[in-house]
Amino acid sequence: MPWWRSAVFYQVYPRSFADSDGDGVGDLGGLREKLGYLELLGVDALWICPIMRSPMADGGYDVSDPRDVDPLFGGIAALDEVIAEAHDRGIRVTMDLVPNHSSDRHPWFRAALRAGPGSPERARYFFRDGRGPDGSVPPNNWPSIFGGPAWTRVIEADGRPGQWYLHIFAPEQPDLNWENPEVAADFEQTMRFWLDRGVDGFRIDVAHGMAKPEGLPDMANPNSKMFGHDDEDPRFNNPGVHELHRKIRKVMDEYPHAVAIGEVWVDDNTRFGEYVRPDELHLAFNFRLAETPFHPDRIREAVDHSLCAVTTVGASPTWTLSNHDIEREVTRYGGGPAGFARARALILLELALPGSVFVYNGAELGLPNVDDLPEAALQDPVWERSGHTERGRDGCRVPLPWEGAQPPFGFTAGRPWLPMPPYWAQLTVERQLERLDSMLSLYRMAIELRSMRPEFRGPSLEWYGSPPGCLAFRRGGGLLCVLNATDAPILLPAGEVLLASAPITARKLPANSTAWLI
Ligand code: TEU
Repeated sequence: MPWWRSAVFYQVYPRSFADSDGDGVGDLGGLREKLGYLELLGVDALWICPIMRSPMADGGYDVSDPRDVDPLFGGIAALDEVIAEAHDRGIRVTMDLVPNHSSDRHPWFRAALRAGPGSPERARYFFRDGRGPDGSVPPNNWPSIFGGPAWTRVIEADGRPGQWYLHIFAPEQPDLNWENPEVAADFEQTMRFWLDRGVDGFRIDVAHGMAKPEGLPDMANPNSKMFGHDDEDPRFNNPGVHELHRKIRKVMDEYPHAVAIGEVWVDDNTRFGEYVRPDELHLAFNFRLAETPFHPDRIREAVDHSLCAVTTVGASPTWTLSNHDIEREVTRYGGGPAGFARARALILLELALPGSVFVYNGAELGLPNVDDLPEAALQDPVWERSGHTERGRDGCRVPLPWEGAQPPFGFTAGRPWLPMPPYWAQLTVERQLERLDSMLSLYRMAIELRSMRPEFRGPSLEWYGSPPGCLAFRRGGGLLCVLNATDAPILLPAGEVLLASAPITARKLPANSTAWLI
């Protein structure tokens, strides 16, 4: 069985993980220093968010040179060191690639601006004339995910407003035209470049958005589609995307150890499953669990749907509770002690499921979202683009607290790029390593048991009868996972308790908690 089918991946948001040079922004030197910590945590692989050269208009998801590492993160030599040392420690390294768009500072886009309408340079992107008598109306009505129209008008060589270009995200992220063979060829070169340097695979950004519909038709309900999308949205999930993933897979198959994981925001199970057919992506992120409230029936539905979406095509499931775009789970589950307890319960549930699990850095510390960042500190382009109506995603990107009693908690010798709350003194890695009842200790024990015990083996899962408000399933290997989502303790079924997210007395599983039994 390929390693990635049951791996625990740890998502590093490099700006926020650890800073080695005191500029307040995390970097690869910082990541290297903390690899021992990740080995202790027990993760199998890393997913490092974008580290390629970038003007950082969207935290690195605006790439100006896909085949170099940005100096902010320490340059390419720093990545080589991370790869070598991670491999020494038995940790695989996957990195984010961003095929859907480039930076507006990418040499291709600069050339496209200079070259003018109808040029081959513009054909690598989506340049169109505007509508209306003077071309001042955007070519279609699509909004950008970050707010405002998905089109920006350029000034032509004659100094006059001219064509418009498409950007589903920020204006600094022009969409690439994947119908142009140069775009696919360049991406292939990028994949080989990193695979030849020793990376073990890629997380593919916006994997469901790379193909655009013929003629770029208007969307039905543009106002409801800002900041999110559904399956009817013409900006995403166009059938032409599968041919692109087949091309990508052909390259990946030359590197049989490596994995391609797509970011696929598609709800419909059949359409989701299409992305992980045997000749497309190896894995795709399924966000159902991350979108599910703490409710047993909803959780069961999310699990069933996620399994069903992939099993029909013979692929394996993925699970994630959060990432750098999503409110942190402790907060999502209500915040405070109950939110914390529920996040503990859910990580045990998640780690009991068959498939691969993605842990977002800081989740293992139980970090909450920081929803009171001062407005002046906000950096997500969403804040500006929404006309200061949406605060954006910075609240889940606050740097990690490592040690000590006050900010910046060993994250940096300088000033952290986002302020860190003083009360995180309770949540530092140092504090949590000392305590057996900490979130970090729970993650460590759970990940270790999951990888060692035979009870976790096998692809199957069977629901088990359970009282109202509870949830129980048994794995093929014999593990029984019980979640108590009520607000009172329940009696556990027979069996030896392997691990629980809350202390068990008199065989009673407390409210908001999960137990593993064998
Ligand atoms: O996200 C793509 C995506 O669809 C998200 O925009 C999601 O809907 C949004 O973040 C919710 O606020 C990826 C990356 O994960 C994200 O960080 C990037 O900003 C985006 O692509 C553009 O590259």
